[in-house]
Amino acid sequence: MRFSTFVAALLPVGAVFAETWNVTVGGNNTLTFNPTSVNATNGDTIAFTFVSKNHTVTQSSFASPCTNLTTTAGETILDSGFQFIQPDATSFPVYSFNMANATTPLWFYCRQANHCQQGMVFAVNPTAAKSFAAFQAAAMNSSSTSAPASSGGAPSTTPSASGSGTAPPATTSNAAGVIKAGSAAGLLLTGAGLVAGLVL
Ligand SMILES: *[C@@H]1O[C@H](CO)[C@@H](O)[C@H](O)[C@H]1NC(C)=O
Ligand SMILES: *[C@@H]1O[C@H](CO)[C@@H](O)[C@H](O)[C@H]1NC(C)=O
Ligand SMILES: *[C@@H]1O[C@H](CO)[C@@H](O)[C@H](O)[C@H]1NC(C)=O
Ligand SMILES: *[C@@H]1O[C@H](CO)[C@@H](O)[C@H](O)[C@H]1NC(C)=O
Ligand SMILES: *[C@@H]1O[C@H](CO)[C@@H](O)[C@H](O)[C@H]1NC(C)=O
Ligand SMILES: *[C@@H]1O[C@H](CO)[C@@H](O)[C@H](O)[C@H]1NC(C)=O
Ligand SMILES: *[C@@H]1O[C@H](CO)[C@@H](O)[C@H](O)[C@H]1NC(C)=O
Ligand SMILES: [Cu+2]
Repeated sequence: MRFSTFVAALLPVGAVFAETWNVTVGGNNTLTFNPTSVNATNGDTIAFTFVSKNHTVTQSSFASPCTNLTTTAGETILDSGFQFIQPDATSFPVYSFNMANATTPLWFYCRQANHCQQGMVFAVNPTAAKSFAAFQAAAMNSSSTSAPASSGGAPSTTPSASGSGTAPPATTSNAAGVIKAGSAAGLLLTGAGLVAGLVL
């Protein structure tokens, strides 16, 4: 007991034991994040691997599960962009971000039409008071026409700076290269040609 307390004091968990939490998006062609939540500490990486259909992982809030969380400038904070996966794909894009403040739960949804209302949501560090189950229930009870939470200007296409305070800028990467949060998902989707309606 004393020994482990002593070691823990010397070795900040986030700095020394940083982990990567792997989340599969659309596994088995389902509208799911698997696992549906993770418990992360400062410095951990959350990595989302998109394996089917055409999903996003997009930051929202506990109060409004199916609506972009935006900065005061109206920019969405964390968003992978749409990741379209060919049914016969053999490599899969990964979107990841680092946990900057593990004491603040983070909430996410998929922006594809009505996926959130079908429960396609994800949480980092949910609490007893703000549980994943309550978040998902609220998502499934959301209106399907989710309006932006901000005052209504056109969505910004400028990549977000780190201004939010909830998480640092994110990157997306796979063998094909690296893109930043907010840049065009099309970089990872060259050659995609299916009709969008087939994959919703
Ligand atoms: C996530 O995947 C990476 C790369 O495959 C692996 O090194 C790491 O151990 C995985 N993390 C977990 C929590 O399974
Ligand atoms: C896919 O289904 C298999 C068999 O039911 C299961 O073991 C696996 O965890 C599922 N994968 C995902 C990402 O849901
Ligand atoms: C996260 O931690 C809470 C306790 O703080 C626990 O109840 C929950 O099962 C954990 N969730 C995961 C996905 O490990
Ligand atoms: C982390 O989040 C908590 C709760 O929201 C907040 O009180 C605290 O100031 C934040 N810490 C940092 C370093 O941003
Ligand atoms: C579902 O939405 C309705 C209408 O917005 C609201 O009155 C009700 O409290 C919600 N139920 C739950 C479980 O969130
Ligand atoms: C949510 O954020 C994304 C990424 O910035 C943006 O493309 C999309 O238009 C936003 N959705 C709404 C309803 O504002
Ligand atoms: C993915 O979904 C988005 C939003 O519905 C759509 O605009 C885009 O065309 C889709 N991509 C493909 C390759 O079908
Ligand atoms: Cu989706």
